[in-house]
Formats: sequence, structure tokens, C-alpha cells
Amino acid sequence: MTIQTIKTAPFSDQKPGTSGLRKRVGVYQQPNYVENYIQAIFDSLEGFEGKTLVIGGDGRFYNDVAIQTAIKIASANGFGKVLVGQNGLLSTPAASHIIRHYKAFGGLVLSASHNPGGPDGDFGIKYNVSNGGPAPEKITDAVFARSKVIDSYKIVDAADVALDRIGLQRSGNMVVEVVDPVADYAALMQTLFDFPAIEAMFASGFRMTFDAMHAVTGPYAHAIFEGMLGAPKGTVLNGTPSPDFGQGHPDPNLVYCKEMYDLLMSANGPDFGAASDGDGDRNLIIGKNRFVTPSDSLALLAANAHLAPGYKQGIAGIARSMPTSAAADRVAEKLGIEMHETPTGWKFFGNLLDAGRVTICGEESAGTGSNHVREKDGLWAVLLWLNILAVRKQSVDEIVREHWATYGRNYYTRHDYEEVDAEVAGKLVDDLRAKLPSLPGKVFEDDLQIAYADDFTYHDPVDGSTSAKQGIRIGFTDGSRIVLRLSGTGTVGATLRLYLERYEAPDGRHDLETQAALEPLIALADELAGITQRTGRQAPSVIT
Ligand code: G16
Repeated sequence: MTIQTIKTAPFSDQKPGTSGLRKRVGVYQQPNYVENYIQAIFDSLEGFEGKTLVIGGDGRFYNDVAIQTAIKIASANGFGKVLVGQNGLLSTPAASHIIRHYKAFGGLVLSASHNPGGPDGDFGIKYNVSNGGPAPEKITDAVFARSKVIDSYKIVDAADVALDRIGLQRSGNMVVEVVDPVADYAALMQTLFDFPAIEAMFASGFRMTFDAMHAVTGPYAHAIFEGMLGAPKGTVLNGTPSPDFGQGHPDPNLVYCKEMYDLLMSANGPDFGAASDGDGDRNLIIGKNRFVTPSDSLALLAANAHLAPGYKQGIAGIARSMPTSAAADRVAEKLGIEMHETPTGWKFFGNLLDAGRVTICGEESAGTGSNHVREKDGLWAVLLWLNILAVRKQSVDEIVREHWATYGRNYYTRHDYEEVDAEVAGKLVDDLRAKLPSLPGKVFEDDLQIAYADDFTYHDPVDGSTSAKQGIRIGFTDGSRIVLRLSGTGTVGATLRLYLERYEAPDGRHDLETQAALEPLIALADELAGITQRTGRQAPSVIT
């Protein structure tokens, strides 16, 4: 075995986004692209000599190639051990758990999450730190700076690791342990939730359908729902991970899970439907005749978490990303606990969770999680819902309605304009930002009066760091909000995200159709930002 130092030239586009570096597979397939990026990550870290690195991915196309490369570069750089999921699989929350459980130095998560896979799809690499969470901006900024000047990388001249063989192997001087991707994670879930109560619910005829979308949660869902909890075989659909996700789009939303939605809205549909994305950190929750928005789901889970054994002492606080609706804020207020508003990106929850300031976090982009790991966790959310249903013995619809009757309803929608010309999108945001100081006090149709208008700046209360330009917020005196920002996870052009929210008090009308309820705000957002006129789009690409 020899350690080789290979000369390379930097790439200019290795800037990590909201969640790691996501690019088209073709970009990643360029010679030295993966090598440069992984070396740039290691060059930005200190003190990992002899320590353990966790590596896992969502099974998408190019995972196998990138994992072998990552192992050889880790070995050449002096890591003592790599823990890798069998066949290269680890869901993002499972990777986070394994980093924490085995006190690893950090981990590489190979995924482009909910983006399509396959040779023409997307690929991604994200570095997570020792608390199990995505690297903070301090590190991702350093990685980008390093990637722009890197001129060599180190790699061992060793054979590939047999990723299908559980147990110990070597890559150069480094030990590689191939581990069961499911076992540790499933054991953690058992400590948090009342498995016997959920099992009894399934035994009494409760019906659920879970769509693993040909992605990483398949093996976890088969083992936990059908294996440990006794749900009938066939409860888990599309449960075998495939490199191109069965040619599908592994994004658990109402567009890509339309069939499940229709089933849940039908007379003979099951009681509960759920899905997770490519790497298993997002969730979709649909009860019989009731879709639960991610923002509502966060509020409901926080309000009911004490019903699960892992949270029976109550929760310390809640955090949500800025564009997520304020439904959870009302729960925090009632519980008398801390509430935090952070920028989009799970990495911003890490400090609050580590400091014990919050227990449950969530985002409008279908992510919820808790302090059990430092990533959002799709199956965790499904299990908490099941635990709540098993204890309350009510339907999802009844639970949601009762929640609104107690806290009021935050009507909420997100409109995405995908693959917009990046320059047009950038100018739209800049022009709107320039207008913000003139907006407060202005009154528009339907008595909509602007209370504040700003570009969100986050001050981390734990480490004092500041993150500016995190999205435009226009708030109204009645609690309504328009939020607009550019996505940090797209790979082609720009994705413009428009988030709209309107509050209806506990005794108000809770049965309106969401888009109709938000129509005045949708029209006003277009008037203020000029979306139709500037992008030429007559309608959003995706409405969630
Ligand atoms: C990632 C981040 C989330 C974020 C989402 C959307 O999720 O982890 O925190 O909310 O992207 O981000 P954006 O609006 O910038 O596209 P995932 O599931 O893709 O890893």
C-alpha cells in the first residue's frame, strides 16, 4: 500500500449550499471532482488523526464510486477507522445517530436528498460534525475557500472495500467496518416510542401505507413497521432502494405522492399514509381525508410529544426555520417554553439542540426531528404520529381539527418557481429588498397592512454568530406573512420560493380551501415582487 499525492486543479463551483454540495451527476463525474471536494473538506478540519469517520449514502447512482474514493482518501489522510453502512446505505438520520453513538469525529453523507437520481439526476456530498449534524457555516465557508486553491489530494493505492460484507476490512492502514444500516437506528426508535401501543393499534386493524419511494427508508421501514410493529406485509411500498429511485422523484410532496393522497381521500382508503424522501430525513403525513402540512405537523407533534415515552418529561423548546408557519409558536407560547426562528437549513438547529434550549425542530420543507439526532428524521416523525394516534385513539382529522380549535389555524402554502434564469431571480430579490424600507405602514386590499418588512438576519443565541440575507419577510398586522427566498438546494438555474401564511383564530373559519384562503396574499406578493412579469411564468412549478 502506498499513499499517493495526486496533482489537481481547483474547480470554481464547489460552494456548499443549504445542505452540502449538490450537482448533476455529470458534474461529479469529472476527473478529480469528488477527490478535490473530499480533500478540501479534510483540509478544513483539524485533529482527526486516528479518529473514526462515518460514511453512508442514500443508494443513488454514483454512491458506490464516490464511497470507495472517500474511503481511500480518508485512509491516506490519516483517519483511523471508517464506519460505512452495508452496500453504502445509511439514511441521513441514521448516519447522524451512528456518528453520535460511536463518538465518531464526523461523517460524509452522500445524497442529494429529494432530488432525482440516476445518470442524469443529482448527486451530493455533505460533511457532518461530531454532534451528528451538518457542518456549520464556519466549516462550509472554509471548505469552499480551500476548494478554490487546492492543488493536490492524497489517496491510498488500495483495493476497493467489499461493501456488501458486514464486518472488519482494511483500506491501507485504516480499518473499515461495514455495519448493518438499520439495527442501531431501530434500537434508538424503540427507546423513544411506545412500540407495544403501536403494535396493539396495528393488531386491532389500523391500516397504514408507507411509500419509501424506492429510496433509502425501504429497509428501515420494512424492519420497523412490518417487522417490529407487526404491520401487515405490503404496508411498505417501493421498499427496495434503487440507484435512480425507480425513475421517480423521491420528494414526498403532494405532486410526487399524488396516488397516495388520492387513496387517503377515498372511501376505502387506509387510516394513515406517510412517505419519506431519498435520504430519509423528510416526511409526508396524510390522514384519512386530511393532509397535514409540515408546519402544522411540527405544531401538532410538539403539542403531543409528551404522549411518547421519550418525551414524557415535556419538551424544552421548539425551533422552526423562518419560512415555516408560526403554528408552532402558539404551542410554545401555551406551553411556556422557548421558541426560536432560524434560517432555512437543519445546520442552524444544531447549537440550540446541543445547548438543550430546544427539543423539537421543524421546517416547512417536510422536515421534523428532535434532539435524538442532529438531522431531521422522516421515520421518527411517522413513529411519533403513530404513537400519538395509538394513545389518543382518534383519527388524524379529529386531532388536527381539535388543534385548530385550541390554537387557531395558520393557512399556509409554498409556491416554487423552478429553473428560473438565475440572473432574473437574483434581480427580482435585489429589487424587492431595496423596496423593503418603504413598505411598513402601507395598506392594501382586504385591509392587509404591512407591519414590518426585512431581510432576515439570524443571531445565533448560543455561539453569537450572525447569518444575514436569509430571506425576505413581509409581515402584516393580522399575523399574515409573505416570505420570499432563493432555494439553496437546486442544481439548475434558480428556484424561487414564495411562502404565504394567514392566521385564523380558534373560533374562526378553519374549513376554507388553502389556496382560496390565501388568494389576497398570493396576488399581493406578485404585485410587490413582479414574479409573473419578470419570470414570464403564469403559475408556480410546484405548489405545496
Ligand atoms: C435541505 C435542508 C433543509 C431545507 C431544505 C430546503 O433539505 O436540510 O433544512 O429546508 O433543504 O432548502 P432550500 O429551500 O434552500 O431548497 P434536504 O431534505 O434537501 O436535505
